[in-house]
Amino acid sequence: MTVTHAISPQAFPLLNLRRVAGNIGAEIRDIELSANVSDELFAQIEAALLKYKVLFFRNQNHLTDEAHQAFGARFGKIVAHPTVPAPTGTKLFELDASKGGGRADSWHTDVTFVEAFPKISILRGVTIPEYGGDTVWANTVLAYERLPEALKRFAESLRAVHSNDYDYGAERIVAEEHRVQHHRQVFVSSVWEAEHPVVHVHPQTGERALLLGHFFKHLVGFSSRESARIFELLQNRAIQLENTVRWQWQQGDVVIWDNRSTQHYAVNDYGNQPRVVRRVTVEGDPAVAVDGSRSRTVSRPQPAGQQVA
Ligand SMILES: O=C(O)CCC(=O)C(=O)O
Ligand SMILES: [Fe+2]
Repeated sequence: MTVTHAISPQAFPLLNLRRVAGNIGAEIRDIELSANVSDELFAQIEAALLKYKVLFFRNQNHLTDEAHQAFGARFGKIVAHPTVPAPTGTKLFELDASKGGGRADSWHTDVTFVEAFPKISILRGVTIPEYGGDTVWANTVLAYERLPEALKRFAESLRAVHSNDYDYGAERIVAEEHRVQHHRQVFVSSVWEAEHPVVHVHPQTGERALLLGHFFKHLVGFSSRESARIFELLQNRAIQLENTVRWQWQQGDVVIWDNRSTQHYAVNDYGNQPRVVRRVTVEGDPAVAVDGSRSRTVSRPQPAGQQVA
């Protein structure tokens, strides 16, 4: 019998690795993350990330904002969020639960409203509530692989527009007014839209993955109602519990995910307890469809100097 996704931890001799769930996610112990990790160790972290899609590291309290960014830069060019201002002097994306945009409580892949959406996100637990506030990741490769053949072919033929101007309240049972305001005034201070294939080919592994999440706006060539129905059909496959891993944070944890093969959801069940996490985001490439076509920009603010009066 062929067992898919059974990856032997012996593939990573330098890593003390423990799988957290059957279909996605591994914890790596006894490592102090820094920009100075050896090339050999870094190569194994990268390889483990491609296999398990999310890696969890406890006890990284030594990481400052600078050290967090410097480690992130080992993966590529780190980029600030296109609309949400970074904490001063950094390119970090901060989620502070006490503030408007601070709860990522709906399924998404990061920043898919830009053509070259991030390849990797590295999140650090700065302030963690006593209980609640777990984050869940889903494996979008497995979601694709488990589709019936006919649905695979159909999904491969689809293209979708993703926008930061999505319906913030649609997925949230409680959409508090100040959060909706923040979404409108800060998150959508400029509109960014990109068209991606619904199934894209991972540039490093060659795996096919569903590319959906809450920035999805509509399918090209379908009505909004049809788009919503088809989205739901495929999105439900992605977020099946068997396809996910759930992480209970401690302060000082670092989680790295491959943004090209996952979606995630920050569970909003900790009330008014403080919760702050900071993310380093690594620039990615436009998605590539099975037929070789690529993502394209639909709308973005004009660069300064090119604005028409
Ligand atoms: O708050 C979290 O745990 C996840 C936040 C999130 O969606 C992100 O950092 O991209
Ligand atoms: Fe996110």
